[in-house]
Amino acid sequence: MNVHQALPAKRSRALEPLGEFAADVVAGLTAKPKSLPPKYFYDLTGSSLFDRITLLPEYYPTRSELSLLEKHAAEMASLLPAGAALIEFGSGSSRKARILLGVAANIECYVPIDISGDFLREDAAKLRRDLPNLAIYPVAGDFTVMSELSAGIAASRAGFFPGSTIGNFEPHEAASFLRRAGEMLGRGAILLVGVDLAKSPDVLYRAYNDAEGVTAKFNLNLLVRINRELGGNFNLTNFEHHAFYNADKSRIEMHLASTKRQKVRIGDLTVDFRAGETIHTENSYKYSIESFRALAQGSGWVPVQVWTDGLFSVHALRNAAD
Ligand code: AVJ
Repeated sequence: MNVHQALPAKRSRALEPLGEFAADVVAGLTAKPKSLPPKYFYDLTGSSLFDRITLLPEYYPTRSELSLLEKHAAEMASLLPAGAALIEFGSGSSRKARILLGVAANIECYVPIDISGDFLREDAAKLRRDLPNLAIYPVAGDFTVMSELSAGIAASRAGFFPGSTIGNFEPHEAASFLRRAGEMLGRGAILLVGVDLAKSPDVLYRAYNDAEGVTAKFNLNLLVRINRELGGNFNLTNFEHHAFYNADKSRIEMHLASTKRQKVRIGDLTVDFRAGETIHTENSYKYSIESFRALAQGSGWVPVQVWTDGLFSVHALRNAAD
């Protein structure tokens, strides 16, 4: 889910022991143009900031999807096999899954997968309290690279990928994710995917540039995280949140723009920024119902049903891959 193909990374002896995050930061900030994968937004602070974004008047996707789930949960659940394990990719707070779990007696266990381990465990504990009869197996991990689930999880599986997080992938990466999800879920499995729809640039612009500035905080939090975890010295007042709609690519782009010429140190790495130079931090692709169905069909899935309010869509797909 990289916004750019990274060039072979400059090495940083001091940062090497700090693992994947450090390696991706070095690769992204020494690449031309600079970029950072959006999965690193979601430390504990970032996950909470995203939760606040979902409540903003300008950020319609979550409200749209929640009302589609509330209205059509029974239809969606009726597509799931008896005794199914519901696998959720990038669960965050399981607010959406609760709607499905609340009506689907045929779901035997719930498997939330999320990169933010602390947030995931906290949320699973709450869910266990509220749904004591449901088996819950939280998996702390990066679903963008995951290729299999532990064998202990029930054979009949169904997938749930809400929120239009599929929009963070480049279309070719979205296709390979759908293929891998097909392998994880098995032949004939159902996958429910939330997909934000292309629409007027004004509405999209406002959704990523809210008046309260929460999205800006969410974006800048990436620099706070690098300072805290990798010993960076980013001065946040020298960076600005930029989000705009790239109509040619049908995507929202988020960037952090350097307001002046400056040097930033991260461990033993020095990164130069020109005035106005940006770090590309996220793409959020917007589809039409037809273009997403074509992507799914090209990845071994058969469109079964779609629910939409014109702004957002939830697709039910069946795995036809051999
Ligand atoms: C969680 C990836 C679906 O792209 O709309 C919200 C993240 N970024 N505001 C999106 C996000 C800025 C969100 N996804």
